[in-house]
Formats: sequence, structure tokens, C-alpha cells
Amino acid sequence: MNPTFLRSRRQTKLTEAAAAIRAATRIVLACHLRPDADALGSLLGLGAGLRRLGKAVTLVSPDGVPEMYRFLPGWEQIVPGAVGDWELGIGLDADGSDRLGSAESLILAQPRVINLDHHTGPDPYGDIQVVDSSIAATGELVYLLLQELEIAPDAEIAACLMAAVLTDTGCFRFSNTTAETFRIAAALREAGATPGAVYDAVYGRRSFGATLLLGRLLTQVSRTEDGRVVWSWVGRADFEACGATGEATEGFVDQLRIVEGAEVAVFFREATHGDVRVSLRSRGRVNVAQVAAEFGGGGHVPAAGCTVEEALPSAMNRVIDAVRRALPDAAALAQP
Ligand SMILES: [Mn+2]
Repeated sequence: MNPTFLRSRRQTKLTEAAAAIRAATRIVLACHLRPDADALGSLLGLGAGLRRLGKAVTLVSPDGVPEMYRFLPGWEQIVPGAVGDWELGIGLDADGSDRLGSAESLILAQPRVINLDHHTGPDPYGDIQVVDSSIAATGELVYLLLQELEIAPDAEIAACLMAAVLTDTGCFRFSNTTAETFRIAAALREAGATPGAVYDAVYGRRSFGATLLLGRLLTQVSRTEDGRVVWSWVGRADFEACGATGEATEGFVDQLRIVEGAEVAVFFREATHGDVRVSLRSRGRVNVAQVAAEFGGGGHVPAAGCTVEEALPSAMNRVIDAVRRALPDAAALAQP
């Protein structure tokens, strides 16, 4: 779809969302499972903005706030679930309402529901769907919505939205980074947010256990004969031996993405229940969101994820097979 059309559709939806917010006094907001900085930053940034409008706001993250994101101002206000009554529910950064986990029924039960998201998934929900896959971060949509509500970001809101935008653009490196992204980032910087503080908190530190685990990732790395697909894994035994937790693997897939010749990088992590979490990254020629969708996951063209309920070796085989099939000239290579 052409960008002008997308922008005008987005503007219509933002106006509708702002009207619904103005009409409500009690509002519940929730972000997706296994939250990232875009989910939590959007939750906190929008929550702080709505409070400035005098709204009573409840902020829900079904999986809580991981240690690494506890630099976000106001994170202590986030609860894993809530009971009460509200007039409006807002889901953030969730590719389908099921991504809200235990907060799904809470959000969908509200008299009016806004869905604020930038994923490509085919599963929209809510009365007002502010969904624009051309935008880099849900945090940008929150910024635009606050503008619509005539709220200029203060230092707290700016810090939260900067975290959202900086991380979902890979520090402004990904192809989703637009001129508009920089205009929004400039406004956030003007309001007091510093990209360096976000970088230090999210990427600039690694625990000793995570460092040992990274060593395992690097020694267990493999690639296809042509080098176009690079993957590695860490199993439960690795976590135990290194004294590391699931959070330690943040950014691991990027260590695979930077291998020379890699078009697609895949990181497999054996979770405590025995299922396998898969992170996929692409240099852009392969749509890894489509690969992830084959396994019930989702994401964006360059970055996606899924969970495979199988033993690690068979999960790895199946996903790498699917990636091979998704390579642009896979059909030509298959010719005898
Ligand atoms: Mn996002």
C-alpha cells in the first residue's frame, strides 16, 4: 500500500483513539508476553501521558518487568494482572490479542478496545485498530497519539519512548528507521531523553553467567554449506553450567547475524519446559516473519520469533529446513 494512504489511514485511527481516550476516565493498558523495551516503554510512556490528562490508569505486563528494563521510569507501577472496572482497554505492541497472554481477556472485556501496534500479523483486534506496519516502533505510535491528545512529552515520557524507539530500530540501524523516526527521536531528545542511557542499560552490560553462555553459543555455531544460514543454540545444560537465566540470551542472535555471508541468523534456546524458543534475523531478502508464522510465531520482515514444542534437535532441523526453503533462489538450487 502506498505510504500516503497508510499515513492518512493511521491519522484517522489516531484521531478516533484520542476521542475514545478523552471520553474515558478509567483506562487499562497491557503489553505483550515476554515484553521488550518497545512494549514496556510504550506502556509506561502512554500511561504517564494519560495520567497527565487526569485519567485513572492501570498498567499490566503479564510477564512482569525483566530486570534489564527496570531503568525505565515508573516501572514499579506495572502489575502482572488486575481486577477492577474500566471503560477502555488498550493493547500495546501485540501481534494479535493472544500475545497479551493472561491480560487478553482483561483487555477484550472492556467496553471499548484500542489496539496500538506495528506488527505485520494477520490477527488484528479491538474497536479501534491503530496498526501501521510501516512504523518502526509502537513507541512512535504512542508519541503520535500523545500529540493528538496535545500532550508534549516530559522527561519521563521521553525516556520511555526513547527506549522503545531506540531498541526496535536496533539503535537506528534497521531499515524500518525513517526520517519520521528521527523527527520523533529529536523531539524526545529535546524533552530530555538520552539515547546513550538506553544503550548502556539494554546493551552495554553483560553478567558473568551470560558471558560464559555467550562462549557456548559461539562454539556451538553452524552454517549451511553456502554460509547463507548461520545458527546456534544453548540448551538447559548450558544454562545450568553457566549459572545463567533466559534473560542472558538477549542480543545473542545478533552475534550470529554479523557472521560474514549470513543472510539469515537463527538462535535456538531450550526453555525450562523443554520447548524451544527461536529467534530469527534476516538481512532483508528473506521474510523471517513468514518463516516464524509456519511455526505459529510472528514478527517483522528482518526480525521474528516462534516457539517450537519439540526436542531441540528436531526443532532445529525443522526450522533450518524452513529457512532454506525461504531463501530467494531455493527453488533454483533444488533443480537437479
Ligand atoms: Mn515493537
